[in-house]
Amino acid sequence: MTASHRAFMRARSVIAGGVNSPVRAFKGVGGEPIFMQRGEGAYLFDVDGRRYIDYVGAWGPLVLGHADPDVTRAVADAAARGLAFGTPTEAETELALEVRALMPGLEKLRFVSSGTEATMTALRLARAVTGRDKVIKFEGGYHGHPDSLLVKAGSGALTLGVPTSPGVPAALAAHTLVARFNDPDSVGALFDRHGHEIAAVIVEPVAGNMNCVPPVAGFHEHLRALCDQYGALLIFDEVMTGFRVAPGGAQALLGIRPDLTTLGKIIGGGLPVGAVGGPAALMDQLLPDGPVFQAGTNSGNPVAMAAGLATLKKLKAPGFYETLSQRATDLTTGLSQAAARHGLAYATNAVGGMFGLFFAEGPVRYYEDVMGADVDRFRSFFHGLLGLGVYLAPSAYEAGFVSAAHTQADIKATVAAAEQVFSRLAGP
Ligand code: KE4
Repeated sequence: MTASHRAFMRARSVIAGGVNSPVRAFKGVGGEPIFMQRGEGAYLFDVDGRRYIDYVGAWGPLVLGHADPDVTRAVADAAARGLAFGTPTEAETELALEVRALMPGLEKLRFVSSGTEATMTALRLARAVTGRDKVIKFEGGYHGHPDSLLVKAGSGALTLGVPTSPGVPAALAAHTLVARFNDPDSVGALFDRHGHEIAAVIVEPVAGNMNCVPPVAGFHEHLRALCDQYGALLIFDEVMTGFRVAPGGAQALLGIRPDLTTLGKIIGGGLPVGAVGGPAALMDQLLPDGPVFQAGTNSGNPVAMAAGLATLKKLKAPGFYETLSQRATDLTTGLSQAAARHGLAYATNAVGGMFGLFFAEGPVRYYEDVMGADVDRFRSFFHGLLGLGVYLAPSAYEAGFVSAAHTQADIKATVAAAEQVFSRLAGP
């Protein structure tokens, strides 16, 4: 019996499902979750002492890798001055200025403690300033778990088969309209029918919660034009793509200026930080200057601010994103070539430091392409790699991530391990 199994049994006795976030539970791949006890650079170490090359990176935040010395030092220094004050601190201003320097569309922002709080706030703000109730999201899109957004959601909701969660009042879900990602006509049809009732369109500019699916050319331009035509706000949920696909996020890569942007993950450098930002005219509608309520005990926590600031400063190093993107494309190219050598239907996507792997002919551009992929094969692939010391996200519906700590040798070792698994999957 492994230490991980013992740890899981003990956790299950006191924590719902033994995990504090459902996608960690391995329900999407079968088996029991692995309990980790240490991270170092590109590697995770479990409670049984096994090492893994990590492609989850705590679900996106660790773009520098685990335990980056500059980040951990900044956290230790901040913690030594006190963990929380419940007052404004200059650390919050410093991080806000650093974010705005990278994402100039965020003239002002408000820090919160999770991506969920960020999207919840963005939605409330959009509804308040437009006086409208309806919101458009996309099937397979995941924006955390505000009630209004747990309709045909992705990530853990998709992995565990509850894309529309029980407990969300039908009266509320009725205000959530669902379109098809990468299909502008599906959005136009909703605007044709509900146009002036729609407060906002919220979209992951690169879908990362129905695995990784990039936008097709013109998709976001179309969303921008429809929102302008009907007076709805365009919300880019960049919790995952922010500082992941480019220094200025997907909005910089795409050249699209959303009305509101939500951030999380990397902005906290591994500690709990989210943010919502946009033009001052919108953001000043939030209390205390405006009437829209929003608050949080842990918002702007100075230790978390220090982690985020130390992280963002390192992203500005020359060539940072070129190397990060190269690692992701070297990985997906190597895996595709290995799968092809074994005659397996296999497709990949990669944008910046995030990627997607599918047992499907490809290309994977739409939700139904993702749902048509062979999940059983993914499960076998996941466990085969796990046994060879490679840790992928335990779900066919999650994106993967590389970090600045992943070396070319790590990528080559991963492809070599995958070659062994592909060989087994292809059979004699
Ligand atoms: P959090 O509340 O989990 O910090 O952020 C919610 C969220 C919002 N928007 C996007 C685009 C997101 O990807 C997320 C969270 N992502 C998932 C993984 N795909 C977090 C992992 C988990 O739920 O345990």
